Amino acid sequence: MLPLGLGYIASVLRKQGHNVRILDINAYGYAPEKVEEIISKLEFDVVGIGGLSSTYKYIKWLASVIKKQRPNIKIVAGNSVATASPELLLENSKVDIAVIDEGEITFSELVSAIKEGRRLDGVKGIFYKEDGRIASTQPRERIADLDSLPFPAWDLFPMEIYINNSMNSSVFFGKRVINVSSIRGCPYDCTFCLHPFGRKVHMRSTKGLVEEIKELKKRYRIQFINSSDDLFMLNKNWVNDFCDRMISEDMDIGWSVAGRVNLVSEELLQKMYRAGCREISYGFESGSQVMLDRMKKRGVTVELAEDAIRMTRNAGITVRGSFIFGMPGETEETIKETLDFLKRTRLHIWRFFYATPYPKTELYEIAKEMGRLPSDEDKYIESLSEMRTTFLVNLTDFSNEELVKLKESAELTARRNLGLELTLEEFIERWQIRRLLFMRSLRERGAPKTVKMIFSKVSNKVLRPMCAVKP
Ligand code: B12
Repeated sequence: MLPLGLGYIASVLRKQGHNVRILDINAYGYAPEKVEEIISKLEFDVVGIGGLSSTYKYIKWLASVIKKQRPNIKIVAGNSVATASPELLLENSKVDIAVIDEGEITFSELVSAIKEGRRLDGVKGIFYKEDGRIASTQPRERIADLDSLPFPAWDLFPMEIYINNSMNSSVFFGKRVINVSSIRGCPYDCTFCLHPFGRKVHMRSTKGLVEEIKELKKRYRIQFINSSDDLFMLNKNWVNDFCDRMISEDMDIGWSVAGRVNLVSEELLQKMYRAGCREISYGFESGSQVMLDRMKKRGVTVELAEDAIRMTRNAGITVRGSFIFGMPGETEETIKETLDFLKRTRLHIWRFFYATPYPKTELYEIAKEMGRLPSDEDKYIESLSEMRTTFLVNLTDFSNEELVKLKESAELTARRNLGLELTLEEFIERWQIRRLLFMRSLRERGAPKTVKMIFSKVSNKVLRPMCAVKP
């Protein structure tokens, strides 16, 4: 996906007259040697790196490569990895400065300070290395008027890569898709969540948002928009207003957002459908009220979750759900409640994620108190790069083997429960994932371009019409 944070930062810097180049290593899937080679050929005065905590290990490596080649260049890191673990990152890597939370103003002030050789203590919102120790400055005030920001600097990014990355949902598969951000901040306190923008919510104007979508449509022929927001549906009036604009401007564009089960209503969902909404992702997390309460899913009940699924489907919108498996307090009983929930709601698109304590979250502190976090914090944060493939910390009373087995068998049961209802929709989802993996393996094995093209063409020919007849 388009890294929007970097997009905004690049746009602000450019507006101030700086030359900016973006290297999206993730998008290109560059191997380490290639990255080293590219860096050796680039000219720059300051480098900024962004990533989630799952990129901690990689950023350590990347910073060391840059420092080796250009010892005098300042390396600045931002995004969740810097916000959540600034001191750890500075202590254990060649990164010089960590930017906390929103980066636009802080990074542009930093660049000016570095350029003019000023001290960094006047730049709010950073941790930095100074005389062999780590110093920090006052927190930066949040950007209250998000409309004051320019649109992301799309032209600096490999847009076609993101636009054609529509594999992960049958709802927009084959469409030209891109992500936008509209809201910053979240007032809820879920224990597993990081609050990169704090509790106070700032929203863009719906006018500005629709203008951005229009621009994306005009410049890149975008057909589908994904919201990159924690909580797009926080304010009903705002969502309503956004829908009115999308309808009155006859935008004819699909979109998907993250919802919250206590914030939806039949009327709003139907309006959203009319305005182009085709998919809502809900973090259901569990089918057990006890677990929901322990996770501090404020205002959320199992009944509300069921209502939300029913209402969303009635409105014609696809429901996507995610669940967290193995939170503290998880028992065979609570797992059964989650499976019963899936069975009752006949949810087709869902995923179980292992509970993972991320730094600077309440769950992290809970895991620490339980004595479950490894004592070497640096190694632990490094291991977050593996969070998708295995569980990293066992927060339950099950043994590790039991936990893995329970998750696998829960996934199997959930699928069996659907039986013949494994609809076309799910079939397509799986097909796409296989297709993606196959394409990747072709690439890795250096298959000739023509083979890749033929496979891509054929699978597109088969899949596209199937998506069109989706129920
Ligand atoms: C969209 C999204 C995704 C997308 C795309 C992520 C992406 N490419 O950015 C997808 C679906 C892929 C995703 C996946 C995951 N996500 Co996610 N995601 C988000 C979400 C909802 C919005 C991110 C966003 O676009 N924000 C809008 C832009 C404008 O803000 P931004 O990216 O944060 O950028 C600002 C600052 O961070 C900073 N900044 C950013 N880059 C840089 C660079 C420099 C140099 C500087 C100085 C500053 C800077 O300035 C920017 C502008 O103010 C956030 C929640 C949130 N509130 O941030 C979670 C969030 C980032 N995700 C999170 C998690 C945990 C995950 C997963 C691990 C979940 C999972 N179980 O699989 C995966 C990991 C993926 C991976 N490969 O590592 C956590 C991160 C926790 C952490 N400590 O890292 C968050 C914060 C959710 C939460 N509330 O806990 N995610």
